[in-house]
Amino acid sequence: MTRRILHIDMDAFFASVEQARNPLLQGKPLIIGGDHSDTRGVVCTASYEARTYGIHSGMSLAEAKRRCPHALFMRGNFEHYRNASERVYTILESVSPCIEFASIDESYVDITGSLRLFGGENAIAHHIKDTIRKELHLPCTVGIASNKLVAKIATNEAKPDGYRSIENGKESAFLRPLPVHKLPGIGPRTCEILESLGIMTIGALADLPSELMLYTFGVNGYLLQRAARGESSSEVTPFSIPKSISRETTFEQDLLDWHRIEQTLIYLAERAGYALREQRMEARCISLKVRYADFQTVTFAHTCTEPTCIDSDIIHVLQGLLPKAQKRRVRVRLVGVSLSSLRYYSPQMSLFGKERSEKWNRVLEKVDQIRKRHGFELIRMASSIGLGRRVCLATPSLSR
Ligand code: TTP
Ligand code: MG
Repeated sequence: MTRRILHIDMDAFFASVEQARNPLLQGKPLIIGGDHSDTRGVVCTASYEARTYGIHSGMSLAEAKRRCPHALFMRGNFEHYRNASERVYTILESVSPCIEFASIDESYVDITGSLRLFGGENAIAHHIKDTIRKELHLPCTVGIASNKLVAKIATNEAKPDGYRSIENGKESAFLRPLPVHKLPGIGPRTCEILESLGIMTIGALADLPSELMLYTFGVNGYLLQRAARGESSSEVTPFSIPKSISRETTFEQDLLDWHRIEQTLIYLAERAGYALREQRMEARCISLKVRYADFQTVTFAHTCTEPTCIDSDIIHVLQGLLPKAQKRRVRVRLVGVSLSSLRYYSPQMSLFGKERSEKWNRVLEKVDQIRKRHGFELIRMASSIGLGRRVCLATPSLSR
């Protein structure tokens, strides 16, 4: 049976939340990311009024000020955005239990089983849009199609404050005239290559001989072409926020060398911190786990006043907990770190006002980008380098 997938994305989300809270901001070019005195930050988002000046997410605040000196600038409040996001989620839950939370302002909902109950997909789309408008005073855009990919592109095409539904069987016809960069997964580099080959539209991409795609882009070429034809089998997978993120390892030989144990713990903390940031989460509770040679296992936990995703904060807490584990003069078999009390954060937002955190945040963002490209081992804390350039743990997945 063909499914019907609804995609929803809030319009200029952070800026719209601010405009809903303060009517004086409505209809004005509004930029979230930093106030007038901030010179180094970047734009988190801009209201649609500000976008007419060419301002967009990721642009430096300085450039945004140059383009629109009379725009209003705000640092924003992530707590408000998280609350609004949770309330949108509750409204979506009233339509279907099958919801995939894709980002703070974007979700996929499988509405196949709800169509009859609500009297069709148009009724569902309008019900969602109207309820969000009435209860939260926020605009959003909805796209509906037979799969997630086409539903998302439909949303993008209908923005802002719109609704677009693509009938089953019309996916390819809808995509064909669109420029190639509208296909999710086509970055500037791929776009450049395609355009140099004279491939300007998604339709032209769909028509290319498959061998050429495979030759030029490898397996990705095959996937790109499937997408260009409007084909996607990715299902809506309901996502729940993970309870904790842990990294632990068993030593090859039981150890009494606490210096070595600490170095390993620092390495594991860096791995856990990296995983935490990848999920765009931060943790309030940090625990140390130690299993001794006699298999007695202890955990010591610390709850921070403010959640963090910064390696040095996590390591500092663990170093504070270590003396508790050192009280037993027994060899250690396993050591681990667990991060819990997790919540979402915005890399550009949550650390406002804390200069040290801001600095670390910027450094870690760069570090994580390099690790994504070249592997985790390329950059590590000096304090874990004692383990060697390439760490080899008994837990193979952590040695990669
Ligand atoms: P988006 O949905 O990408 O953007 P948007 O909702 O502001 O605008 P649109 O109408 O085009 O959907 O992102 C959602 C929120 O995430 C956005 O309001 C602010 C935040 N965000 C950042 O903090 N940094 C970024 O680089 C991006 C892209 C978004
Ligand atoms: Mg959005």
